[in-house]
Amino acid sequence: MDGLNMSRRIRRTPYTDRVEQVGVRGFSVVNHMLLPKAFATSVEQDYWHLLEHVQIWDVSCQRQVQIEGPDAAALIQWMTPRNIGEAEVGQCLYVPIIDDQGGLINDPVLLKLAEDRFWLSIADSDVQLYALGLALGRGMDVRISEPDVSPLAVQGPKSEALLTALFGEHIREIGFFRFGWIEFEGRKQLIARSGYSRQGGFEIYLNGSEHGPALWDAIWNAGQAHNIAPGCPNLIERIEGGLLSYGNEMTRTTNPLEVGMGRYCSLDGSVDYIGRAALKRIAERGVDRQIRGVTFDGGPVPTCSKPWPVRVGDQEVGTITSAIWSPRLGCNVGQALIAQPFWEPGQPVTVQSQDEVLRTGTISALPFA
Ligand code: THG
Repeated sequence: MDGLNMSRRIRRTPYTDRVEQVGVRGFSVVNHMLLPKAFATSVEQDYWHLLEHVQIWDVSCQRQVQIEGPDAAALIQWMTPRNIGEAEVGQCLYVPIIDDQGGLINDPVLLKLAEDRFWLSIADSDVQLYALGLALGRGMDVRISEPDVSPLAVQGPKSEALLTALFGEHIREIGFFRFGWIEFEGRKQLIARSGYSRQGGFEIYLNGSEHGPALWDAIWNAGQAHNIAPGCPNLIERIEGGLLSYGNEMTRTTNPLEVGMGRYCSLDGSVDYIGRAALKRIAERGVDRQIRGVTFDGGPVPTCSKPWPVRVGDQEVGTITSAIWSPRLGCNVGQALIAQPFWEPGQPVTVQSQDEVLRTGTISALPFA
């Protein structure tokens, strides 16, 4: 079964008309909004192109949850174990959002726009409702909304040359996970050096859907000199690069310490947040599974749409959460949650993919070399 029945519940983006014009061949749905998943070329061709050139991605589904007001910083700190007191205006911060048990609600990028105004650039779950519930329950003085902001990513090694040609030399000054501003059609637009790949790039957080087609066209036209192609978050590159995907590697049944986010968790009591006592207990006890890479053979795998058992002998020691064939490594690569003591790189395992093929593999570190 394939294909998706469209309705107005599945929101189009300011760029969907353009994405269709350049031959999109499939979508996923994230935050109730279309995310292009395939174009005329294969995921493998897109992968090689992304490593060498520049791509334009409609990532509008990275919705912004805007929190503003006197208690904005306090509400965000209540939702995340990361100490956001360190953050400066103009900075982006990767912040796990957790519940009272330490379960992961989301893993957004936080943008500090002002001392009392923030965006949470969310992965696939309804953070706006969680924030609203907490704010109402605690009687906090905040306004919470989803503004008309639609990120457009420009990713790949030629992205800086392209955007500098289009918007000016000041683009070069923007540091990793920092943002600045460009002017487009008479309006200031936020541009950050960030994005869901390891190939470098920028994200333009377009404010005002009506400017979407013109922004796409401007980048597309300037990109012709840089061999631009339409693209989307690339599964091969993401898995190799060790970037996590909410709903795949993690859900509320996963905690930040299991998926390598311990470095974003303040446990020394310097900040208080929902789930602090639970996280502290988990840290003291030690987690019994952790995220790892797995390489495995048996030819290209089908899409991983349910957890695949990972075994050592007859014992199930974990599950594959995402996997795909890597043309660069010449084997399948996956991310997996693996139990202690089987999580050491070099550990031999078997993987049972959902086509029932039994494959031999090896645990590896993330990101893949
Ligand atoms: N960009 C923006 N919003 C997003 C994503 C994005 N929202 C959804 C999803 N992606 C959120 N998840 C991630 C996961 C990883 C990273 C960013 C967002 C990421 N991580 C780097 C890492 O893990 O090494 C850098 C983290 C850091 O230095 O703090 O980039 O891509 N706007």
